[in-house]
Amino acid sequence: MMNNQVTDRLASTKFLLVITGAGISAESGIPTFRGNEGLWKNYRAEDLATPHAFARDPETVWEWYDWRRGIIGRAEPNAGHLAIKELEELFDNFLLITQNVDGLHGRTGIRNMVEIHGNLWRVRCTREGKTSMLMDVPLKSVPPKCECGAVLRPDVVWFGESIPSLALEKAFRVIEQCDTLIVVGTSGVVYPVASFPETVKNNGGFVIEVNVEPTPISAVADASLYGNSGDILPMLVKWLRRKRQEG
Ligand code: BV8
Repeated sequence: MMNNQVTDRLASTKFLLVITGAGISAESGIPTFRGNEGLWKNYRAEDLATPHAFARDPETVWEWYDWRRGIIGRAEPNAGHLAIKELEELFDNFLLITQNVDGLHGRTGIRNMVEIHGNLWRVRCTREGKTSMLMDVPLKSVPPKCECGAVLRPDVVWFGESIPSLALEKAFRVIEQCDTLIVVGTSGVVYPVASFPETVKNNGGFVIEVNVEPTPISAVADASLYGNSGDILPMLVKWLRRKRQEG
């Protein structure tokens, strides 16, 4: 049962912003970061996803990414990813900001997207800075090397690294302009993205949270829809399509 506040708001929304976290990929079989299955039991993302860890032990960091790429390489976008692609089609002004580096949103053909923490299928030369896609699963060598001989790193944003300025500027612009935000599958603990829902709210925007459980975002949200994003998002799309047909 969709709550009227949410459906009325979506029906009158001019600019929709969607923010996703690891939870939207959970139903594709990809472990989340802070769920009890954990991304890699004996390691925390905060311990491995850092420039310090990579400088100290690039092999272990790359083993972790190779393991994740193996899981993600077998995964498919789920109904939640596909529903967000449909939301893009339903709103003239739309942006998806994803914290996920798994590339699953991109595989739905979505266009207006910012991968604010990068993409683990893209690599960057630690000497030249140039990026390229590296799709090998498993990796042929760990760590992988550039033609110039330097070590390649995953082209993702690690803890302690700044978000690329272009991505951040685009995100801040849309946070100012959007009138509704749907925030999906994030525990709301990683900054600066964790601050975005409150900023939208302070700008007079309407915040809808989709999660299986309450998070710090629940206190900010105008409405929290608790359940699997793979169930809730398609329901929202179905309702919106019916509303548009009724005129
Ligand atoms: C920055 C890429 C400026 C890598 C990621 C001390 C020193 C330096 C920085 C800091 C510091 N203290 C704080 C900071 C800031 C730091 C930060 O926020 N730390 C946290 C831990 C407190 N942030 C940064 O460093 C950022 N940069 O601030 O730059 C700066 C620079 C220098 C010094 C100071 C400041 C960069 C952060 C980016 C880190 N990179 N990923 C990689 O993935 O390999 S973060 C990583 O966490 C992923 O991107 C992930 O997406 C993200 C957030 O996690 P979630 O997506 O929310 O996932 P989580 O598992 O937590 O939650 C899943 C949710 O889904 C749950 O709520 C669950 O209930 C729900 N769920 C589960 N199943 C479902 C579901 N919901 C719906 N349906 C389901 N089926």
